[in-house]
Amino acid sequence: MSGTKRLSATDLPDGTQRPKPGIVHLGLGAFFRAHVATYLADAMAQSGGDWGVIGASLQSPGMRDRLAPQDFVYTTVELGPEGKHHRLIDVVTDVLVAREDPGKLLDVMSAPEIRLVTLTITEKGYCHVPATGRLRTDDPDIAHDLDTPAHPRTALGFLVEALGRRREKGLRPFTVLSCDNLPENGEVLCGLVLEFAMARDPALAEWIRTEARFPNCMVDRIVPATTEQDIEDVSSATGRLDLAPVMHEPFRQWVVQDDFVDADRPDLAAAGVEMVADVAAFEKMKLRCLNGTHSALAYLGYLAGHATICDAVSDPVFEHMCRDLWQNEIIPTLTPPENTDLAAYADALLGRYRNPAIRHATWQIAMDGSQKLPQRILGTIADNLRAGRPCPGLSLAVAAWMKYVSGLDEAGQPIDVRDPLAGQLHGLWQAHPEAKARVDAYLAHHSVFGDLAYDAQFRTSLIDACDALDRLGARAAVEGLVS
Ligand code: CS2
Repeated sequence: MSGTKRLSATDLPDGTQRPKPGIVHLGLGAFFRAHVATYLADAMAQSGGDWGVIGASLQSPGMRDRLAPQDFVYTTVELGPEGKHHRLIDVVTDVLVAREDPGKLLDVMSAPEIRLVTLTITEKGYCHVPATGRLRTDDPDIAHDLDTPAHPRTALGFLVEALGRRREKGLRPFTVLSCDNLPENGEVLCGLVLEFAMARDPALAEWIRTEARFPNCMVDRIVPATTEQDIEDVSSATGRLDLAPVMHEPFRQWVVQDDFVDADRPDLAAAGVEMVADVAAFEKMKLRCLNGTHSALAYLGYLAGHATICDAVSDPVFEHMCRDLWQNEIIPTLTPPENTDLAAYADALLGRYRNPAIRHATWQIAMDGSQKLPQRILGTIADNLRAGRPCPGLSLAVAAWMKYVSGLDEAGQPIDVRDPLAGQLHGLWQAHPEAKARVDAYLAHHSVFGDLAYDAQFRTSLIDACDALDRLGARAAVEGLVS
């Protein structure tokens, strides 16, 4: 790789005009760069408009340091059945690091040309209680941002302060578009912003409530974390050193509620985005069918020794598990979105999981389970229980999460658990060898389980699932379930 020339704007086709910024994006991870940014590039190629993106990393300077020396241009690599397809994306015009200079990010967010703020900050970035959607007022960063609004640390702190400055300047608010995997992501974010703003200034909260917009959307593309090997491969294939490439599957989908401030937005429909009045059915389908089975495969698959999703579904027992989960426990809880056949949707997911070029680590998906389980699995279980249907498969997935977050695998080896609740959940499985006491120790975590903790049937099925994991191990427990 040494000696390879660094990628830069001079590698863009002759005559390329970089867009002027119209968007601030919070959380410039791989998903945004492989999903939202590619749609924006397509929308501007089709219909023009100044919708360049000023990216902001809330914490670390890593992405800015990689992108700035290459003029914020990066390569997306589509990994399809016919091989790789490389593309240069040039919609990012600058990257700021919020921790280094919060004032600069606030200035940018309160500038008139910024009309849209998009977010991919992951579930924990919302500082909410996953089971209820309410603001975690005990979060030290939230307390800090309420105390010192001009130097925020959280996304909520930046949004509210920037909206407040726009109001003071007599500017219109921006549209806030959450692109994270949360149900009613826009609505949830709106609720949190209003709760935060209310604690600062009720008049500001009222202005935001009436004037700003928080459309819901469903986002979908499988984008594994970029590895050092990917960087080397892209460099050899393109002859340019790119320190920030992203690898992704060919599939992408974006369904957006068409509700923007003054209807001012990129021409997303021209890029293939589905602009609809109501996203709820799409969101629920995707979160429960895709993310639900992703998490089930992550915990059970990891414990069974499968390093990636592709490895896991290549094991017939796990493929069978996915099919059973969709058919018996997930699809019965869903209302299909218009023109969608849920069985065909689930079948297509299996094809996507099987893509051998996508090395999507079960460990990566297992991250932050305490923030993911409510919307991916627990809501599905609650709906089934209400309808009198048992959920042995999803209960086994929850039990596998319990074992996983305790920090020891089936061979007694440590697991590198990444989760905001890791400290509280570490060792819990081993500390309670008796299944009932063990289950109760986990169910006591209300921020995760909410009212489901009081459901006797759920408790019993978790006890059975823990017992099966203990006696048989993950793979045989899944086998016992599907045979
Ligand atoms: C995954 C998602 O990491 C995870 O938790 O389930 O990132 C998933 O790949 C995307 O939501 C697919 O759209």
